[in-house]
Amino acid sequence: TTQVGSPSGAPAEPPRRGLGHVAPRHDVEGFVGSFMRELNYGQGVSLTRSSLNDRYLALARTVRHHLQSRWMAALAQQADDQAKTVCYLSAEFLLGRQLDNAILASDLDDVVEEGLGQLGLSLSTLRAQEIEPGLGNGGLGRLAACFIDSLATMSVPCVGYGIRYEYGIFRQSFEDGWQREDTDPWLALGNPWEFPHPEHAVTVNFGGTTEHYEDEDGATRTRWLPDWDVQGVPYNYMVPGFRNGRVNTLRLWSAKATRGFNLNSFNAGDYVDAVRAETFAEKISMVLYPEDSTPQGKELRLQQQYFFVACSVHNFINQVLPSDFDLHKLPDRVIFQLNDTHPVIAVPELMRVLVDEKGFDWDEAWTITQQCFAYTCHTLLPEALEEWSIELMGRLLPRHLEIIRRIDEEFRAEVAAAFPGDEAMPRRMAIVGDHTVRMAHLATVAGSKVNGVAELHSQLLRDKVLPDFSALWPEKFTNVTNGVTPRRFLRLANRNLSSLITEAIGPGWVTDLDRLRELEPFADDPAFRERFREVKRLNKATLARTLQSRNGIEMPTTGIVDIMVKRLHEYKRQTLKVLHIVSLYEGVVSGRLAVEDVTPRVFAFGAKAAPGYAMAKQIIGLINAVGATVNADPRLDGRLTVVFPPNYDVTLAEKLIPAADLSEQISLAGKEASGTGNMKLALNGALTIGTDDGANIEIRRLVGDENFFLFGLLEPQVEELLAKGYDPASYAAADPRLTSALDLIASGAFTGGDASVFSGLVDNLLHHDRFLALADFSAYMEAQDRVDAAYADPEGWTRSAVLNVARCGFFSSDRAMREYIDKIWHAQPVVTSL
Ligand code: B1N
Repeated sequence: TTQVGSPSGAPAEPPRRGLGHVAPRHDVEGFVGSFMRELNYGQGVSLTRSSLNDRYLALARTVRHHLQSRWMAALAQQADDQAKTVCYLSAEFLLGRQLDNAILASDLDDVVEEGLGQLGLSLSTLRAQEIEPGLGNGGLGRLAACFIDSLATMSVPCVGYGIRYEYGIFRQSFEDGWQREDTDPWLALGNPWEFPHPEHAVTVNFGGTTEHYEDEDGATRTRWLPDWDVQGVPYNYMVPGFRNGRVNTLRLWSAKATRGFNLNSFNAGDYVDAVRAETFAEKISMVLYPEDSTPQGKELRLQQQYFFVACSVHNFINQVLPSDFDLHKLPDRVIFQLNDTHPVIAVPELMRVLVDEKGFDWDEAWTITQQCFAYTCHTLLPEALEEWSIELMGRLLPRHLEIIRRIDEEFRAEVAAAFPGDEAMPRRMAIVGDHTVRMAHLATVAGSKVNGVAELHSQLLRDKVLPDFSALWPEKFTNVTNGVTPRRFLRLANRNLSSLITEAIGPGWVTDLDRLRELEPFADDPAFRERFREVKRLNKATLARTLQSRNGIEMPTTGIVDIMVKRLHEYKRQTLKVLHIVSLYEGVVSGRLAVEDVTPRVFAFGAKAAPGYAMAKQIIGLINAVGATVNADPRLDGRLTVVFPPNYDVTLAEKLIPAADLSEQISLAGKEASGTGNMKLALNGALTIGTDDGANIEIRRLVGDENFFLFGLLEPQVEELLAKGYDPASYAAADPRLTSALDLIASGAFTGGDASVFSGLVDNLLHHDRFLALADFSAYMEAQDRVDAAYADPEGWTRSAVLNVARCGFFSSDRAMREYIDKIWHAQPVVTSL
């Protein structure tokens, strides 16, 4: 990788005097003047002739000024302090909308509200114009966004590195209840939050061969002779801390052809051939892979991975660090955190840079590299551990394959020495084996630390996924339970609850979430509880209005709001939720249940299925079919309502979560690494019905058993049942409610009498049921009865809800970042003097 940025990439002469930047005025008059300038001279329109989009862009740019001057100060300070920087390498950053977060961070709420008011504009209309950058699939991408928010708020230097996908996660719609996917052209109306720097473009090589040569000292060295390349253009985003004057950088790479279109072909009239190279190069950052937990071995995906990490490593070493930096000291200045295996190709890339480009000895380079990386694993599903075929790796990245082979050989020798006589062990632990490169093994060997994302997950990672590695290096393994940012998911998403909390305990909780503990006494205060219920009522009304205007969905605002929002996956068991609904419905229709005994509920779903995941799409079809039937049946007296707004994203999450009474966290024990929606919902005062899985375990321990509805098999019981042979049909036969529910689905009752539509799904449950939904059904129904009983006592329910909020401060991503800093990164905050 070489720097091809033109000479214009070098900084210009430094200013002779001053800071080199000016701070905007922080008052209404200043805001109005600056907004009008952006509208008139930025967008080139008068206020009267401006479109909504013009006004949104002008507002975004006005707000952005308030962050920019701090950004420049932070970067200057950091360079002076030679601080250690956290480089968070992630293929996904699921940011959500930027405007409100930027206003909050720069403390402009009142100024903006009043300034726009003076101009006759409304903030809520303008904020609705923003299209969220959907550059992630789900929890993993959203976690990355929470982490960089926390690091900025804690004044820790961090660069988030990722890909500027031109199309984010697909837009989901429903056609007759079936998922349909469309592209997400999120950049079409302009993006006021990014700063492109084409002058800092980086060349990324692919393909070709390697050759050995002798250097001046007679040492044998290797050089890569690639056969094609692309340019990576950085786009910078500001990551503002909460009112602390700190702004970090998120740097996303966009692929561009090295050479422009072919002028000869163009002149000869062959327009397709003329742009062939451009199309070929630019496809690399064209679209996000819409997969969650089941990566497919796609060549383009490996190209994406190498593309962004090669750009990022190059950028940090050659552009962020001073040009005279002694790379022996690299571990003092950087830690590259690997967000799952997607960026692991950065390991051989750093080795290649150090050995081939900077002339380091292998051993020296390896010592440095091992200190510069740490790896977070986010899954336990074996099919989600990435492997690349040797054939593909050799064809796309021949030099990296050589490097990986050498790392592998030396590692296997180390294992053989540590466990003499055990021949199977080096083979099991190998990085290269069965014609593939095992990226999780490479990450574990190279990383200074390996962590899971919740206590149970970290333990299973040690005991089940990487047991040999944890025997070899027990101290390498650690846990950091995930967290979520309280700024976006409480302060911004739930302004009503935030005000109530602040009134009770002051505003300090926003950056010190443990202080929510001070709310505990208020759980016993009837007046506070009434105000808490009023907050929920308001949030439900807001949600109902949102669903009405967004999708024309009718949502009742009384009864339990029961929410299940997450990617659609069999292990998460949306089917179990559907079986609960179908069973209630069947009970009423068959006369087994009196309708007046059914607790009113709104079942809200949000879920995207990977486009290639047929069973997940079937389940979406089933939820919609059941919903259509249940919602329309007068016999239910409007007591059960299913709402499934399409295209669940961060923006919709911010509306759904604050309205929730009940949080569904019902994965099969041992399968959900952590979950983070579980944390967001509990912090917003929803009670959890959940299995003993992922972070649910820690939530339950903190909020107390009496404020959590636990059900289902424990992880060891799952193992045991599978070992002795699991027969789902026997569970169906043993619970008449389950038999009836499955029969009803199989009969075609939800598909206008067509029994064939869901026969595959029902068969799969009866004969395979890989995630034991039927085994947990009876326990789940019993837990739902406990939910109904608890809800019948509003005071008791509210007390539990308040205690959920009060006791979940632990799940702040600020705490998670503190733990990464202490256990893994050893980085320091840097105080910016403004
Ligand atoms: O990462 C989240 C966890 O809270 C969830 O439990 C976990 O399921 C999620 C391949 C993934 N694990 N693996 C992925 C995403 C995209 C992809 O292409 C795998 N996502 C998770 C945060 O720790």
